[in-house]
Amino acid sequence: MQTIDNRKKNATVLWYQKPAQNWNEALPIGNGRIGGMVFGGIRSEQIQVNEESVWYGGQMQRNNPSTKEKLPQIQALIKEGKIHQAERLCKQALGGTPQGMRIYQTLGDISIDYDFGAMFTEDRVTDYERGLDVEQAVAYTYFQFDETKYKREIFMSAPDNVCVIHLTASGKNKLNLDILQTRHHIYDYAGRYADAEDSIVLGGNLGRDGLDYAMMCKASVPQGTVTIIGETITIENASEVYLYWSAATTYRYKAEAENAVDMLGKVLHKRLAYAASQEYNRLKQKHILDYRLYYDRVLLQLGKEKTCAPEAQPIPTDKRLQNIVHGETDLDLEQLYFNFGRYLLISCSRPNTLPATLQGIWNKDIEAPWDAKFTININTEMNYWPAEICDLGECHLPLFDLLKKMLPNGKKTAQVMYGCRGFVAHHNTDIWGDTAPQELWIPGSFWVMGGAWLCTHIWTHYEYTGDTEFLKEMFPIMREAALFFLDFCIEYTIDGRTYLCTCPSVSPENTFILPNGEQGANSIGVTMDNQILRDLFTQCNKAAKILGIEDELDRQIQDACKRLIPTRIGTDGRILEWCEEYGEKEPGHRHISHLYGLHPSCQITKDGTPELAAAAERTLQKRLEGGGGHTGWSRAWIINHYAKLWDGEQAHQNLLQLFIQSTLPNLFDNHPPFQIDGNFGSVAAMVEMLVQSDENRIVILPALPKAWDSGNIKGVRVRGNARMNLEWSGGKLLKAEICSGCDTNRTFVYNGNQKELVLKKGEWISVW
Ligand code: FUC
Repeated sequence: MQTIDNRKKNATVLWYQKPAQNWNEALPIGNGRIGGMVFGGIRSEQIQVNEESVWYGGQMQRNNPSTKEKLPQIQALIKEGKIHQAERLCKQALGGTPQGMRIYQTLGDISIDYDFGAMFTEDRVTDYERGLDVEQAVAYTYFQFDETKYKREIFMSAPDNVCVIHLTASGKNKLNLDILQTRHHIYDYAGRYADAEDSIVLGGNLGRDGLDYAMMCKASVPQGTVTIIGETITIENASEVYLYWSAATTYRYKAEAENAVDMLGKVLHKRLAYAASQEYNRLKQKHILDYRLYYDRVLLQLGKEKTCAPEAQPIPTDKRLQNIVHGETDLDLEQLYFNFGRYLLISCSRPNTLPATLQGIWNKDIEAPWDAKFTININTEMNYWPAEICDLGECHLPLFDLLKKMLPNGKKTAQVMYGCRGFVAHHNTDIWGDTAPQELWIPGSFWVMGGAWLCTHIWTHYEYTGDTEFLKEMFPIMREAALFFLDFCIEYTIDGRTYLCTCPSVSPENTFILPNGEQGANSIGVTMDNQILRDLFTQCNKAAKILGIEDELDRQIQDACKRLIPTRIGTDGRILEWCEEYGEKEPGHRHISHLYGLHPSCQITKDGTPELAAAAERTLQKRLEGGGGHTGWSRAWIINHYAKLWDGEQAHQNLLQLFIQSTLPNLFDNHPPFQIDGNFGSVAAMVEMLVQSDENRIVILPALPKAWDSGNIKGVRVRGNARMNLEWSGGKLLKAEICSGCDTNRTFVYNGNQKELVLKKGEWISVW
C-alpha cells in the first residue's frame, strides 16, 4: 500500500529534485502584502520579492477632452456601418490622454550566498529537495554537502507581515553567508540601517509623483557573528540563522513631519524587531494557524484511497506534469492544482490588501507583460471566480476596495468624456483606480463595461454571504454604474424593434468582417454588453428591493433592462457575438465574450434555456475547432463553460489540456507568459463541475467526469449563503448535506430529479 503520507504529499506539496533554473520553476510565497519567488539554489538562494503597492508613478488625470464633441459622430458612423472611419475617430477622440495608466513593478531580490569553502562543487551535493507545502504555506530546501545537512524554511506571515527565513546546518559553524538586497540597480540608497547593527535597508522613489518604498532585512544568530559590510549582511560561524525581511511604501504609510525614508525605516525596523522578539516556532505556528483559517475551509478528495506497490515513491511535481502529457491520469495532481490555486488566492489577496493583478502579487519585471495591471475585460474577474465558492469571501474584499477607489474617477470619466451621469471604467485599471481608456487598441480599448462587470461581483458576494450591510455599503456603486448606461446607451432598431444599446463598444477583443469585406471591432449593442447590463440592472433592482429603496431611478433601470437586445442565435445555430451576424476574423479567438451569459452569469442554463444552451455548445465547438483555448485563461473559461453545460467529459478533457498546454513547472498558469487568471479560473471550474447554484436551484454533481468516479468535497459554498458537503462513488451520489446561513426553502436537482427542502439557519441537513 502506498502510505497515506505519500498520497498527502502528492496532493499538498509541490516539490522538485533540483533548484529552479528560471522564475517559472521558482515557488511562490506571499501574505497578500508582500510576495516572493523562492528558487532553492544551493550555493546561492535567490528570492525575488514583491510588495503590492510598488507601482510606478502617481495618480493621473487622463480623460480625453475631445470625446464629448466627437461621440455623436462616432456613433452615427457606426450606425451607418462606416466602421473604418469610426475607428479612426475613436483612436483620436476616445483614447486616454496620456494613453497608458500606471504599472506594477517588481520590488527586487534577496540573495543568500553560502560560502562552502574554495573547494566546493555542486556535484558533491546529495539528497537535494525543495518544495512548497500548500497546506502550511511554507517553502523548504534540503540538501547535504559532505557530512553536513543544510535546511532552509521560508514563509510569509500575514499576522506579523514579515518574510521569515530559517537556515540551519547540522555541523557546527557551517553557516558562512552573505545576504544582499537589490532592485535592478535602480534604487536610491542601500546599506546598514542606522539604528541597528544587524539590519540592511534599501529604498527609493517610484517615479513622477510616485510613492517611496523601502525593504529591510534583519539577521539574528544564536551563536556566530553578524556584521554589516557595505550593503551586505555577513554571517560567520553560525549553525542556525534567522532572517526577517519586509517591505513597505508610502501608499499605506504616510510621511508627516519627517521624510519618507526615515518613516519607512522606522516602520520596518519595528516590524522586524517584533518578529525577531518571538520564538521561531511560535512565529511559524501563528502563521500556519492564520493561513489554515482560510485554507482548511474546503477539502477536495478525488478518487478512492489508492492501492499501489509498497515501494511506490511520490513523484516530483514537474515529472508528474510530464506524465500527464504522456496520457497518465493523476488525480492527486488535479487535487494539488486545486489546493495550490486556493493557496495562491489566500497568499495574494487578503482583507485590506490590493487585489490580485494579472500575476497575483508575483512579478519579476520592471516592465511586466501587460504591465501586470488589473485587466477588467475578463482577467481580474476570473481571478475572483473561486473566491466565494471556495469559501474565501474575504479574499474577494480587496476588489471591492478597488471599486470604491475607482468610483470618483469613474464619475469624472463619465462626465468629462461622455457627458453622462454615473460611473464608468474601461478595460483596465491600476492602483489609483484609473478609469480612462488604456492604449489606442481598436479591439480592446473603447469598451465601457469594466466597471459594470466588476459591480456584478458585489451581487455575487452578497448572494454567497447574505451580508446585507455589505450590500448597503456597495449599492451606491452599482447604481452609479447602472446610471451611466441610462445616459450613455442609444436607440437602435433591429427587425422593427428598437433597443437600448451601448455604442461604441467591442466584443473584447475580437474582430468582425462585414459583408463588404471591411474589418472592424467597434460596434453597437454587442452581445456581451447586453448580458452584463442585464445582470447589472436586475441585480440593482433586486438590491433596491432588499434595501427598501425602490425609487424612480430603480424603475428607470427596470425599464431599461426590458429594452436590451436579448441573447440571440444565428443562422448556423451559434450565439450571435454582435447584434448582426458578421463574419469572424479569428474563429478560435481566446475571448468567448458572448458566452458571458453561460458563465460567469446564469442567464443561459441547461435546464432553463435549453435552446440557448445548445447554441452555446455549438459556439464553444467552433471556437475550439478554430484553435480556441490557446491561452491558459481562455482554457479555464472553456472548462467553466462545459461545466455549466453539464458536460463533465469535455470539462475534464479541457482541464487536462490546461495541464498539458498551459501549465508551467511551478504549476503557474501559462498565457504564455505566466498569468494567474488561468489558475483561479480552473479552480472555480473544478467546483462548478461538482455543484452549481443560482437563485432558483442547486444542481448536484452536474458535470462529474468518469475520471472522478469517486470522491468527496467538503465546505464549498453555494448561492443563498449556504455551504455543502458531497460524497460520491462509482459516479453516483452517496451523500449531500447542506448548512444554510438563514431560514429558507431551496430546490435541489440531482440526475434529473428535483427536491424541495426547508432549511433552518445553522443546521446541517441531509439533501440526498
Ligand atoms: C486581455 C487578453 C490577453 C491578455 C491580457 C492581459 O487583453 O486578451 O490575452 O490576457 O488581457
